[in-house]
Amino acid sequence: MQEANAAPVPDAAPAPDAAPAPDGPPVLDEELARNIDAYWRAANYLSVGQIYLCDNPLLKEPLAAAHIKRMLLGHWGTTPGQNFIYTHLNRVIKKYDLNMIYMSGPGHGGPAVVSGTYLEGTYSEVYANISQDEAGLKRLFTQFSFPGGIPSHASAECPGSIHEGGELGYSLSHAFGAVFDNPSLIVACCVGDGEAETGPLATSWHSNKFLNPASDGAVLPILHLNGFKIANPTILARISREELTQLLQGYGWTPYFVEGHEPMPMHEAMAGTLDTCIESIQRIQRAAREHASLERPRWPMIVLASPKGWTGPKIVNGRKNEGSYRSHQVPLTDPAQNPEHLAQLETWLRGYRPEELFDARGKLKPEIAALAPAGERRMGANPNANGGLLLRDLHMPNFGDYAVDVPKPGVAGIGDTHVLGRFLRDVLKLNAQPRNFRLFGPDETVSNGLESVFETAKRQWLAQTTADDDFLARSGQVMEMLSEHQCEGWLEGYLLTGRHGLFNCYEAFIHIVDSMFNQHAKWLKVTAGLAWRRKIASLNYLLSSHVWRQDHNGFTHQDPGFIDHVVNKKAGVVRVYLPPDANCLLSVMDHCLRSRHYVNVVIAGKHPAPQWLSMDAAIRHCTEGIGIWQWASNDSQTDPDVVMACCGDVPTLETLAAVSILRRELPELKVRVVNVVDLMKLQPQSEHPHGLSDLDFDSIFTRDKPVIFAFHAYPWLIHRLTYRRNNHANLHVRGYKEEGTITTAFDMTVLNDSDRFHLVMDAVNRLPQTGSRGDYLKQQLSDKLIEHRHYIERHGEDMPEIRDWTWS
Ligand SMILES: Cc1ncc(C[n+]2csc(CCOP(=O)(O)OP(=O)(O)O)c2C)c(N)n1
Repeated sequence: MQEANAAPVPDAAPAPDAAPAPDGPPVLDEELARNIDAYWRAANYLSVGQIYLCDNPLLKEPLAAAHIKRMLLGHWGTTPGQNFIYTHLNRVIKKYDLNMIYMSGPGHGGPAVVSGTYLEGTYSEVYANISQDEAGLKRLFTQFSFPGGIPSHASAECPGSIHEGGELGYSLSHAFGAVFDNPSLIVACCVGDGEAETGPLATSWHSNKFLNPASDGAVLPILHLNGFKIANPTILARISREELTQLLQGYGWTPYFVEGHEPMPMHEAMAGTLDTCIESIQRIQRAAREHASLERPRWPMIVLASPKGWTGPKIVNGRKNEGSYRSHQVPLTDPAQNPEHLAQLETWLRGYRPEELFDARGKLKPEIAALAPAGERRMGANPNANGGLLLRDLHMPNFGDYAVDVPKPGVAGIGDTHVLGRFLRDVLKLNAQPRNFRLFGPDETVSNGLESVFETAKRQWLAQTTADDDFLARSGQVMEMLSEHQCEGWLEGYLLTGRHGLFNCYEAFIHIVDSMFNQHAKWLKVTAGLAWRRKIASLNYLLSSHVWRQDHNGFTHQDPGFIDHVVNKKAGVVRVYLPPDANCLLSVMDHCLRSRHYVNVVIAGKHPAPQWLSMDAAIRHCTEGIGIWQWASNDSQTDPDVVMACCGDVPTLETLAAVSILRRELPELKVRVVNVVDLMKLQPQSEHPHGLSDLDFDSIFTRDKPVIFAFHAYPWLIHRLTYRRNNHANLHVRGYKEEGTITTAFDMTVLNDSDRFHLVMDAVNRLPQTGSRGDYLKQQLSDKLIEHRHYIERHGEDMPEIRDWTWS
């Protein structure tokens, strides 16, 4: 490991900035350097204390086994480097009066963010019992990674955190999302060198092509090159500095290296480099804001190359620890049982000289504490890290103004998302000035039928453009990069800092962010229980180009399983809507955009499809979330013989077509039609706040009549949601069962036994009273299915009676 060195790396294209020359005047005077080092030592001391101690927090007594926690859980390796960063950020925030928050990519370094926010005072303001004294220190140490205490990551419980970092890869995209439309904010984002190997992180360097220096804030990435992951070296640490430099420059950044292990030279190097980076950011922003510079900036970033487990034990059990992957978690694994480990731990802790840092009562000494900024400039108290504080309602147009005229059920529609696009266009227009609503998508906004939004909004794009490009602009409200991870991460960062948004995506490929959705849903669940965290706008998904109408892309594009995944999450935060037509879609989306602290999944079609409900009826139906469609039923005077239920636009069409056959061919049958918009209505009330009571469920689905349920997605989900209901034994569900290819729209339903003919046969099979007439009807429909197959194979399109079918 070298002595500290801060220098811009050799650059093929000249870098706009130069780090301070190593032989120039020092950035830090002696006293400041001493206090910075003391602050860092204090943070390191608190971090080790959190990992190990439950008593004797100021080491007033010799360390004994009784002072050690029984279960040692946490990650030391990344922590001292993050403490170093946090400490130095405090200095630049004060020096330049910055509006800055910190994002911990390797969020497993939870002790660092807890220590940082404790030392600056915010932690004790939020949690009064974790006070700035010996008793508070003891509680701070004990609660970490302890039952009833706090998690070991940069979790929601930690003030200042909007990125738990448990699942690695999303820090930079969260950071960029946070600064879009947030011109005064700088996010200092620590990226783990292991994290940097993940796909999402690797592509997120490109976010700089989407950042407008005039109207957005800035991200300062700090690549933490500590060389190791859990058990391996990192790739970026084992390529030459030249190769790493070229990689980062190739991504459009100007990297500055801060490298070494001797604390005092490292403080000087980090301070000088941070000054250089902040001044560079300010210069870029001034050029864009005051001089209308149109150049795409090469933003600065830092590569901090410091030992993993810096300042920790050098050797443990005869093997290298500091500067090795072995420092990743708890370096001394057994101090309560092993006297050698206990002695090493005491030496380690006393090496930070706590008596110089804290007064006798356990409070950080004032000359050291003075390094931290004050009030909301403290990173733990910055309202951007508690976005609900900044959240303002959207200006919403009246969604009824976009209604499709439905004088009678079954009129032709243009494609539901196309109608929604006009509404979203005006949501974008009305909120262009507050700049607090953006639409995100992986290059599919037009493909998903939302082309109308480009009548008012542009795609933000700072890379090169040609005269032939469409709707690209340096500043815009539509964010399109062909990475579902980036769209998701940007949107989450945008929401977490108090704004609103919508993610539109092909239904099949939203699975790419299954795990990111998981993390966000967990975040919402936990933060909903923290009174000091304000609610944020919901994460809204519009999934289109869905399974049933991917006729031209085929099997790869057919997967409706995201909702199976979503409903696993805590009922309090997830909502799933399948509006059957455009007016219902408008009503649902209006509701979702106004809602708070949920994940709303809305699935809608983009192809021309029949419209069923007038706007008034749609509002009623969507408010109830489920209902009997009396206009399609004939059982109002008596009990039904069969319930024909549907959920999703295509299943609704096929169900109504099936009902028309049943009513024509077996007119004595009493048929009830039920449509489900809000999927969660099916769950018991005890499981989901939207769930129907058993009484209401029985009134809709009956206690004993056959229910033929046509569902948009995999059929087993309906069974999963309803298995406790009275009539579950009579519930027969049709849905997507993994049959698909390039074929006609109707054939997709046939391949999955979800078409009108199969639905009728399903009903007849469960209605013995239809007798011989039922048998003949089934034969007729079986013949029809063969006729269908021959017809589409000859003509390449559906039979006229299918294409031209309308409800009458
Ligand atoms: C997506 C994901 N995969 C795997 C892990 C398990 N994991 C936790 S920490 C870690 C190593 C991280 O290395 P790095 O980002 O360099 O962090 P640091 O060395 O600073 O701890 C791994 C693989 C994870 N948290 N997230």
